[in-house]
Order: sequence, then C-alpha cells, then structure tokens
Amino acid sequence: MMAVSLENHLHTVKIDHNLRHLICTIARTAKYVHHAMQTGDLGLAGTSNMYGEAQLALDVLSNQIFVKELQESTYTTVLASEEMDEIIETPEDKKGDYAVVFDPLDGSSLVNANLAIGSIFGIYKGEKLIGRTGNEMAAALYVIYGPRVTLVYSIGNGVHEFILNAVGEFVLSKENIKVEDEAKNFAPGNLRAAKENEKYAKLFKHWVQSDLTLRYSGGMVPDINHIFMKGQGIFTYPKYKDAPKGKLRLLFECAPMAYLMEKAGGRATDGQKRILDVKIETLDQRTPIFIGSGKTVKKAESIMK
Ligand code: P6P
Repeated sequence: MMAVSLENHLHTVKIDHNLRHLICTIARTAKYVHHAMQTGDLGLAGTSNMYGEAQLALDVLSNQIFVKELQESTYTTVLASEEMDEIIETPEDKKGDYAVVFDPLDGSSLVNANLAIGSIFGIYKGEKLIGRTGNEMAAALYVIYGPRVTLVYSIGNGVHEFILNAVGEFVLSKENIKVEDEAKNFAPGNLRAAKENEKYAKLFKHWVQSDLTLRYSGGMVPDINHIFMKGQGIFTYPKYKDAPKGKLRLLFECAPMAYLMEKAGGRATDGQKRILDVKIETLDQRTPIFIGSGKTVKKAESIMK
C-alpha cells in the first residue's frame, strides 16, 4: 500500500488550505531542528547559528529556527513561544491567518542524557490569545526527536501519527488513535510533591497497589506520547510548594496536549477543571495537569480532592 504523507493526509480532510500549509511548514521546520540537534548547526545556514554567534543552547536555537520559518511562511498572525517573554507580530507583508503557540524544545535538558524530547504546537485562528481557552484551538501537534522522529496532529477529527522516513517525508503510521478509559501504565511527574502532599502520596500508592506499570522519562512529550501509542496511561504533574500553580505551561504545553488527548477520547484536567476550559490569562501561566485514560484520570481527581 502506498505510504500516505502528512500532506496527502491533510488533503483527505476538510481543512482550510492555509492551515494545511501551516502544519506542513511546522513539520518541515522540525526536520531542521532535528538536524540542528544532531549536528549543532541549522541545516540552513552552515555550521554556526544564523547570526554567527557562539553555539546557542538547543532550545534557543530551536526557537530561532521555528520563529524564522513560521514568520516566512505567510500563514501566521502572531507567534508565542515558551522561549520568548512577549508575543511577536508577524511582519505585515508576511501576515496570514493563524496564531501559533509553541514550546520549541520541551525537555531540552534531557538531550545530553540521550533521552527523547519534543516540540509542542497549538494553532488558533486569528491574532488573539489572552482571554481565549484551549477549546478554541484549530489544531494541535507535537514532534518527538527519539529513536525515530514522529509527529502527532489533530485538526479535530481524529489523532494521527506520522514517522519521518529515510527520504525526509512524514508518512502515516497510526490513524485515529484512541485512548481507552483504564490505564495500565502511569507517569507520575513531580513525585517530590508526594513529600508534602499526602493525597499525591496516596494516589501513587493506589497506582502501585493497582499493579500499574511505571513508564516515566522526565520528558512530557515522550511520556504523553507513550499514552497515545499504547492507547492507555496517565501522566500527572501536580502543583507543590515551589510551584503553587504547577510547573507546566498552560498555553505552550498543557492545552495542546489536552486538545490531542480529548480528540483521542482521553481526559485532561488540572485536577478539577478541563484544561481546555481554563482561560489563558498570561503567556507563562502554569497549571497542574492530570491527563490520559478517562476513568483513571477521574479516579486520580477523586483521590487528590
Ligand atoms: P521536573 C521538562 O523540563 C519538563 O518541562 C517536562 O517535559 C517534564 O514533564 C517536566 O518538565 C519534568 O519536571 O520538575 O521533574 O524536572
């Protein structure tokens, strides 16, 4: 059977052609980031970064690459990145229809341990971000740089995985991914919180007593990807004294992952409220997150209450 490329797949669904091109631009740019990660260069402008500066930290370099390609694409209105303090406007002559929010390289500190890391994207129609909720996303996707480079996206009708092949094409590997109600695996982020929060300690004990299998890498993207690929699981990162609102970002990390998880039939809350219902008040807003198999997340919420 002919391999279905990401572009082919985006032609099989009803989608605004600018959104289709935007998603393909993100996929193409992720290949440059992967190259930069492996070689330390941009794969675009020789062996130093685009400004000739000393080698930058990978997350800063990745941010530069995504910002450049997205602004050049002519499909974006504004960009917001975990690596930037402000929203940046796309120059008028390049302006398009979509606001893109992204964490260019989540877990970049794991690179020197040779663990998988990823880039996370949320796409909103228009310019506005503050005051909206994740329900208004037009699409969400992530890319994982691991033993294989994979991309998972949804525009609202199903969640689909693509693998980067030897000729640089993302080809369809899993269509209409579903997450069952009961988890067999668990990814308990921020276990240090169990020291001061006995409910989290109780929840961890409940998972152990329930014979769930630990699958945790320290990278949010591969840890949640594990849930999509196994069709079940739960990932948690609760708040704690050093992070009273949690650590993970609502706009750049949790809302895009919550969008994908709900489109796959899973659940994503802050322990009480759907992540997608939480209003975006500030760019660097943080939230606790409980995400994965619906019933297992609900059970976690009841123990944490
Ligand atoms: P901690 C990686 O730095 C990250 O942003 C997520 O990918 C991961 O889930 C979390 O932080 C790990 O946090 O506090 O355990 O280092």
